[in-house]
Amino acid sequence: MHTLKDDADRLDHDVIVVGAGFGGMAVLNRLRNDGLRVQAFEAGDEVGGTWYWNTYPGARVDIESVEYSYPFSDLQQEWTWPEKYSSQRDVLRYLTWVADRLDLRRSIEFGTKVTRATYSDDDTWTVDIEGSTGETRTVTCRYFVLATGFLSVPHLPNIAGLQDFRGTFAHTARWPHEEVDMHSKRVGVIGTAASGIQVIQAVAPQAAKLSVFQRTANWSFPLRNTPMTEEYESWVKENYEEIRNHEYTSRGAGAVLVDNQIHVSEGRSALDLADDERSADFDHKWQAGGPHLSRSFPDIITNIEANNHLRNFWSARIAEIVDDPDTARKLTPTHPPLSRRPPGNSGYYEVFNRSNVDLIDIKADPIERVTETGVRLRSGAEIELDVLVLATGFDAGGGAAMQIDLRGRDGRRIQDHWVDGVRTNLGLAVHGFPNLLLVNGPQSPAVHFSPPLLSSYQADLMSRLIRTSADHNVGIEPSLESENDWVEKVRARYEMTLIPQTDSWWMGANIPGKPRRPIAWPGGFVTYRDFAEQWFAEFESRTSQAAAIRT
Ligand code: N01
Repeated sequence: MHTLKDDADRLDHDVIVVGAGFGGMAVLNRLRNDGLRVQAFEAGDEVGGTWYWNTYPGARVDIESVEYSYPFSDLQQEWTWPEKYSSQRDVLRYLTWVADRLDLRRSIEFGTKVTRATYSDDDTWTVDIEGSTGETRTVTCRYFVLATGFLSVPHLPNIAGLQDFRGTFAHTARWPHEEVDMHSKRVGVIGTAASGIQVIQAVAPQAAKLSVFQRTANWSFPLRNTPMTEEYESWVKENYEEIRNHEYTSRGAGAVLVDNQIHVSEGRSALDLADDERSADFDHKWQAGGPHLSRSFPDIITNIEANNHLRNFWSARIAEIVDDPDTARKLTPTHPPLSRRPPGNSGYYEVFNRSNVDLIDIKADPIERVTETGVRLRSGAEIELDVLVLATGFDAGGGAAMQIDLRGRDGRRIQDHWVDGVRTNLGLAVHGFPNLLLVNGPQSPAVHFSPPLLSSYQADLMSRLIRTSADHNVGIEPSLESENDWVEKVRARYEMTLIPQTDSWWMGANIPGKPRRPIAWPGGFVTYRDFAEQWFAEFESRTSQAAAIRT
C-alpha cells in the first residue's frame, strides 16, 4: 500500500473521473478542492453529459430548474434560469458556465474515451484512453470514479431494415448537433415515453405529416412552464437554503415546490379523503403543473386501490383533451400510473387533435421492417417518411460501465460480475473492484431523486472515503455480504411498490436479454443517506482498526 504522497512519483493522478456531466463535475470540483490530483476524461467536446448529447427538439427538464441544479450557495445566487422548466439549451449553458466559474476545464480532457481500466494489487488503476482520432495512451491513478451517467447509452432497437432507410435518421440521445430540418417533412417517431413525448410535441407544428409509432402509452402530466418572473426568482434566492434543506430531508422524491411555495408532504393516504376532496387535490396539482400530481399521496405507488383513484382522474383528463375517443383510448395507458417514470409535457395529448398527426398503434399492428422510404407494418400498410426519429431510450444503469473493459481484482470483468444484473453497494462501490467509485450510479437513488443533488452529496462522501482510505492505507471496497445486502434491499423496496408489475427501464425490462432486475434505489434520499453514512462509519472504524493492528 502507498500513501497519496508516494503516489505523486508512482502514479499520473490520484483520481481519474470518467465523464463530465452533473456527476463528474461535482466530483471533480469536490476532490480537487481537497488538494487531490484529479483528471477527468469526457467523450464529448463539452461538459454536460446527457445535456450535451440530448439536443433533440423539445428536450427540457421536468423538475423545476431551481431544484434541478447544484446546491452550491454562491452559484445558485449568481445564476438566473430564464424559464421555470429549462430547455436543454439552458441546462447546457448553465453547466458550461459552472465549468468556467469553477475553473473545471483545466482538469478535463475532452474528446477522449476510456476504453479499458484494470486494477492491480499495488493499488493502481491502469486506464486506457482513446482520443477522437483513434490515438491511444495509458494513464494511472489510485481512485477510479465512473461518472458515466445513468441514462447515457442509447438503446438502438433491433428493428429489421433500420440501416436501409435513405432519409434522415436520428436517435434522440445522439441527436446531431447541427439542425435536423423537419419543416414540411414527413416525420416518423418510434417511442412515446419522456424523450418521444418531448420531440413529438415540438415537431408536430413543423412537420407536413407526423406519424407516431406507439407501442405503450404513458401517463404524462402538464408542466405549465412559464418564463421566470423577477418576483419568483427573488423569492427562490431568498429561500434557497430552506428549499435545499427540504429537498435533502423530505421523505419523498425530488421536487418540493408547488405553486411557488415549499411543499411539505403530509404523508396522508389517498384513501383517507372523501372522493370530492381527493379529486380536488388531484385537480389542484394538475392545474398547478409539474410533477406534484405524481407525489400526491405516498400510497399511490404502493396500494392499487389508491392508485386507481389517480388512474381514473388522469384517464378523464386525457379523454377531455383528445377530441377523438378512439385516439384518447389508445393514448390512455393500461399500467398503473407511476409504475413507470411519468414524464411531463407541454401540450402532448393536444398534438393528436391536429390533422397532420397520426397515432399508429404498433402493438396492434407491429412494425414489420423499416424500408428505404419509410416503415412497413405487419398489415402491409406503408408509411412514407423523410425523417425517422428513434426515441427508444437507454441501456440504463450499468450500460455505460459495461462498455468499458473494466477489470477488478484477479482480472474479474465487470460484465461477469454483473451477468445476472447490476450489483453494487449503495450504487457507490463494487465488491472485487477496490477504489472504484460511482456517482449517480446504478442502484443509487439518482433517477428517483435529483442527479445534481445526489452527486453533490456523493462527492462529499467520496471525499471522506478517500481521505480515510489514504490516511490508513486501506482500499475502498464493500464486502460481498454488504453488496448482497444492498441488492436485496433494492429488490425488497421495489417489491413494496407497484413498479415490478410493469415492464420499464426501471426494471431493466426495456432491453431484450437484459436481466429483469430493479436498477435504482426507490426508497428516497433520506433513507439512502442513512445507509451510506452507516457504511462510511463502518469503513472508518474498520480502517482505523486495521491501521492500529499494523502499527
Ligand atoms: O426512454 P424510455 P426515454 N419498438 O425507455 C419505445 C429520462 N428523460 O428516452 O414502452 C417500438 O422511457 C418504448 O416502448 P415500450 C427520464 O428519466 C427525462 O423516453 O417499451 N418501440 C418507449 O415508448 C426517462 O424516463 C427527460 O413499449 C420501442 C420508448 O421507446 C428516461 O430518460 C426527457 C422499441 C422508450 O422509452 C428514458 O426516457 C427525456 C421497439 N423495438 C428523458 N424499443 C426529462 O424531461 C423501445 N421502444 C427530464
